[in-house]
Amino acid sequence: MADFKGSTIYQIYPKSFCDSDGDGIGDIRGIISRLDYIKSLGVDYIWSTPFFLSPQKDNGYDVEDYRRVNPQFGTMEDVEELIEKAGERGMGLMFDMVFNHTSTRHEWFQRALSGEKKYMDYYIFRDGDPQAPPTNWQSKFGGPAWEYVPSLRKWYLHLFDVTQADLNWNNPEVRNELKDVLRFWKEKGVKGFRFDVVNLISKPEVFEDDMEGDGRRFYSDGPRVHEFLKELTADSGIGDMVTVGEMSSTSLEHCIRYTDPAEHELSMCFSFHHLKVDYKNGNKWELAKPDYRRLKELLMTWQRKMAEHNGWNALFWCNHDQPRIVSRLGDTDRYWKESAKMLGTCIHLLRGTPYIFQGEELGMTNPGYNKIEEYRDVESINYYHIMLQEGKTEEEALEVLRQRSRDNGRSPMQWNSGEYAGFSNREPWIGIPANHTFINVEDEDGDPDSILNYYRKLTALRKRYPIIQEGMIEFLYEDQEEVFAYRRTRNGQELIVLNNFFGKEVTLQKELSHAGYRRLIGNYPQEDSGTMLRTLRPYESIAFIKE
Ligand code: TEU
Repeated sequence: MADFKGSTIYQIYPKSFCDSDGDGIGDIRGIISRLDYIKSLGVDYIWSTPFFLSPQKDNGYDVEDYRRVNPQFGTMEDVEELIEKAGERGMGLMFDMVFNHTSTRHEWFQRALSGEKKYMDYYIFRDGDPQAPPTNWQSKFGGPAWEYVPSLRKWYLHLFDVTQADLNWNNPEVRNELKDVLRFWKEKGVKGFRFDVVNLISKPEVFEDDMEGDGRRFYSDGPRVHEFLKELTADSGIGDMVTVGEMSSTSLEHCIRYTDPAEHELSMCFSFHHLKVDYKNGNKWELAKPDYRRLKELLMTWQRKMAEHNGWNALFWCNHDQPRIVSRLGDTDRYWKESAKMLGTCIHLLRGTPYIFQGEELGMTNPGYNKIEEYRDVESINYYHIMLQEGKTEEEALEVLRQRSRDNGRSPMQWNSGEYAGFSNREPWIGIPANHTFINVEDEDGDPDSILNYYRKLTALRKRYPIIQEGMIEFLYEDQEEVFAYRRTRNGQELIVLNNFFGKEVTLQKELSHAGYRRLIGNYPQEDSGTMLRTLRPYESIAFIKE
């Protein structure tokens, strides 16, 4: 196994990272031009979201050809150069495999549409009344999960956009095709893979209506998913590479199985329960205040159980589908810097492999788009209309998008304070937040107190202190809502981490003695306050080590 446990992984959304050719869209050469910057973060792997040939209905998660590069992003030579130049700097590339579905423009689907039996069996087609879909399942992007094809007189399943047709993993030929794709990229020198919604690949034998929900209970962590993952890993020879599965509406029990090394499935997985603590009744499109107790409970349970059963967590707050964490759990007006650093400390010193999503290391915020015309994401646009139909006013629906849209994580990377934030030399495909004038790489790079330099310290600590990756974990102040605190232990070493989730000073339920410990990192200037800690300042984060 690759040393994924001691690694930090940087996520790039190429469309929004760096535009080298002035078309307003980020590209592969843009990434190459920024490799030294990425290296300076102290990360080991770079996960890039898809840049494969695609009509871009879902920004590349609708793949037309897994072996070709979308011309918008560059050429195969560019991708090879990226792999090579990252390698020279000691960083491995992880590519994003969207294997639950393909674009309907994929050759397989096109041949299915023309009635070729072989390829019809690559997808999930069902007979049925043109007026009534086979089941009442809903697409994750809104509307029914089935689309009718009059020429075939059949429906096909699409759990996401209508242009993203679900593959039929029960067909061994499909599984073999996908293994070939992995071999292809492995031969090019890719060091790992991220598997998109990979716990949705196994659909039930019989399709039935869901009277309680949108259908997800029938296919999330579906009947043959573990078998499929074992086979995929073994047959494509990726067992020694770093792999992460994105798990949608999963369970702890399944994530233990996905990541227990004895199972030979994946290195680690992303789960999302901790990022739903501000949904009202589990509904992303209804705003609620974050439930910090629930957040703590989830983080603690997943940490404890994964450790007990030999599982491994991917640790993350942000990605290209999530609003910016500092806008969500921090305070961008009064405590922007403190809260961004606290949130970083909170997960980087836990057991698992931390991910940094481009711009998170700068404390980038939600862009605050004000008009529906500023949104690009298919999910946001669909749900905007659904919200209006359901009776919300335009202003209410926009407020929900300002907080919940996936575009919040997709605004261009802020490189400098210039007109287009150093991302491009022309108007980019999606708007740049006004705050790039002070939240940007150039300004933060030279400022020892910046969020950027704080993140660099966090990645360096993980390298220097094995206790961070390997130490046992127990939790402190479990009943105190405002405080998320833990103790790591290893070979007589101890690490104590305290985080104040709130924008006010809190008094610890019981004062903490740190006699014999040394302060390792913190987001406030060090105070000489003896060996007892009684209070935490707003969003304060502090870690002590005893060696
Ligand atoms: O996302 C899977 C997914 O279900 C969620 O992140 C989803 O976007 C959100 O919960 C809806 O509220 C993955 C990719 O990360 C995403 O960008 C793709 O759109 C999606 O799969 C389909 O490939």
